[in-house]
Amino acid sequence: GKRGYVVGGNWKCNGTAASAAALVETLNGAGPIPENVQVVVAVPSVHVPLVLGSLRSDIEVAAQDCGANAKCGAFTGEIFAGQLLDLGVTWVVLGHSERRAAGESSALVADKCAVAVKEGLRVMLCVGESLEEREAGLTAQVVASQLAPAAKKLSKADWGKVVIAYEPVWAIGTGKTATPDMAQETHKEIRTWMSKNVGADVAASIQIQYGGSMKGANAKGLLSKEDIDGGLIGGASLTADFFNVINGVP
Ligand code: 3PY
Repeated sequence: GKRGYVVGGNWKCNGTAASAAALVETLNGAGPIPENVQVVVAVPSVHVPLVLGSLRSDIEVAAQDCGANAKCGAFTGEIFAGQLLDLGVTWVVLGHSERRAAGESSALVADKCAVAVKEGLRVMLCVGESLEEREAGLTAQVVASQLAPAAKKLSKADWGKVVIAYEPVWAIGTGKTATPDMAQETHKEIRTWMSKNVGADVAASIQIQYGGSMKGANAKGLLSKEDIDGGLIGGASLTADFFNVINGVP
């Protein structure tokens, strides 16, 4: 890929301090990372200091969410993007379907994006349709509606800090993966939408990850597609198989 690849591991709400430390050991011993791949692990916030203090320096650390609040203050339970940066976190996953399912709107996700980017975090912005929406032929429309509020809030320069993660909801944690052709089709639609609504330059350069039961065994086929610039990996990122995905880049 001309854009290079971003492979993210989404640990979700998994693990103990001991298992997080063991996973760091696994990653630290897993061999070199190809030059054209940026690797990031999105770890539970409670494990961020442990991971930052022990993980190899060529893997960056992401949070799995941050608040929409633009500063520290009386926001009980929230984590301000600036607090993540202060620790050494450089990325944040926003709008994962599991958070959207828990009530997060695209408008809220866009607000979080704007704060995160302003503070200096890079963002993996997740979008994706449900099975019902796909079967109704609404995939492109749904993804567009999820991106539109972000396009309103972010400048072109801001988009330079954003990676889009296309994660069809029906493929998340189900073992079902979109075929490389299905994924490519939607990635291309996303790029076309970005071109019309943000700019051709941003559309050409933005990296679009595929997510949804991606693992070592199916990574190569997906990553060989023109508009697939990486992956956001769920279950397989909790094991050494994560490196099979990383090594699956062309
Ligand atoms: C999955 O692959 O299950 C994911 O949700 C990755 O974010």
